[in-house]
Amino acid sequence: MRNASPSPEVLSPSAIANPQVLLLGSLVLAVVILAPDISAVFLAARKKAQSKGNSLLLVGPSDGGKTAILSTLLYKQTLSTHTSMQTNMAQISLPPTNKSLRLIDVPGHPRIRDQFREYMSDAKAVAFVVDASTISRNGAAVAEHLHHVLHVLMSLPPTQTPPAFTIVAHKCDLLKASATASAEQLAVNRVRTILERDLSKRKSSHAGGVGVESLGAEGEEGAELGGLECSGSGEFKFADWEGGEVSFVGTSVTVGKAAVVGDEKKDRLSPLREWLVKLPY
Ligand SMILES: Nc1nc2c(ncn2[C@@H]2O[C@H](COP(=O)(O)OP(=O)(O)OP(=O)(O)O)[C@@H](O)[C@H]2O)c(=O)[nH]1
Ligand SMILES: *[C@@H]1O[C@H](CO)[C@@H](O)[C@H](O)[C@H]1NC(C)=O
Ligand SMILES: [Mg+2]
Repeated sequence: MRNASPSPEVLSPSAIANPQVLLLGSLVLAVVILAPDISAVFLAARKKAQSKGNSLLLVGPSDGGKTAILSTLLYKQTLSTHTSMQTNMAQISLPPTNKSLRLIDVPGHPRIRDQFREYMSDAKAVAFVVDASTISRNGAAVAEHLHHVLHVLMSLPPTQTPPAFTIVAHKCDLLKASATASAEQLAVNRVRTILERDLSKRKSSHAGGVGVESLGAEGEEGAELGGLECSGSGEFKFADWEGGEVSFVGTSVTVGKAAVVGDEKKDRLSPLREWLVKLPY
C-alpha cells in the first residue's frame, strides 16, 4: 500500500481512543476535505444509527473486496486496501435521488466477522461480497461464512422488516467473457452454483446429525445451525430459500482508477448501485 493512499480504515467504536487511529482518522479526513466533489462524510462512530434501516452492510470473506467497494462508493475512486481489522463506516448519498446511505464494512477475519450482527437492526440491505475468481477453490469456507449470515437473516425478530439481500460476485475483471456470456454473467453463475453445492452439503450433513464446526462467538458448538431452510427438495437452492429473495450482481473495481458515477456512463460497480437504487425507501 502506498503512503499516498490511506485506506478508510477508521472509526471503529472500540478503537476511538487509540492515538494512532485518531491520527489515521485525521489523515482520512484531510483526504475528504481535499478531494473535490466529495458528497460523503464519515460518521462519528456509533453502534446504533439514529435513523432506522438506513445501512448497507458489506459482509463476506476476507479479501473479497468489501473495502475496495466501500472506497469506490465513497471516494468515487478505488483506493488500495489491505486486510481490515476494524469495521469501516461511511455515509454516502446515492445518485440519482441522493438519498443518504450508511455503508458498514465488516472485516471477514474469523474473529471479527460476527460483529455484523450488531448492525443488523439498522440494515436496509446486506451484501455478501465474494471473490468470483477464487470461489472454485474456496467454496466450502465461503459457504460456511454465508451460512452464518443466512442464519442471522432468518433469526431476525418478526417486528423488523428484513433487509434486502444480495450476493456480490466480485472481481469479475479476473474472469474471461465467453462467446455467449459476459464475465459478470459467468461470475454470477459460478458463485451461485458453487455456493448452492456447498450449502447443500452443509444441509445434508445437518440432516445426518453431524455438528457444524466453528459456530462463532455464542458457543453453539454441536448445536444445529438453521438458516438453510428451503421449500421443495433437500437441496439448497437460493430461489427456494425460505428467508426471502436473494439477488445476485456481478461487479469489479480497478485500484487507482476513478469510478464513473452518474447517469450517462456506467462503471463495473453499476450493478450494485442499480440494485441499491431500486430498494424501497
Ligand atoms: N482484480 C480485482 N481486485 C480487486 C477487486 N476488488 C478488490 N480487489 C483487490 O482485492 C484485495 C482485497 O480487497 P479488500 O477490499 O481489501 O477485501 P475485503 O473484503 O475488505 O477483505 P477484509 O478486510 O480482509 O475482510 C485488494 O488487494 C484489492 O485491491 C476487483 O474488482 N478486481
Ligand atoms: C444529486 O446530487 C448531484 C451532485 O451533487 C446534483 O447534480 C443532482 O442534481 C442531485 N439530484 C437530486 C435529485 O437532488
Ligand atoms: Mg476490508
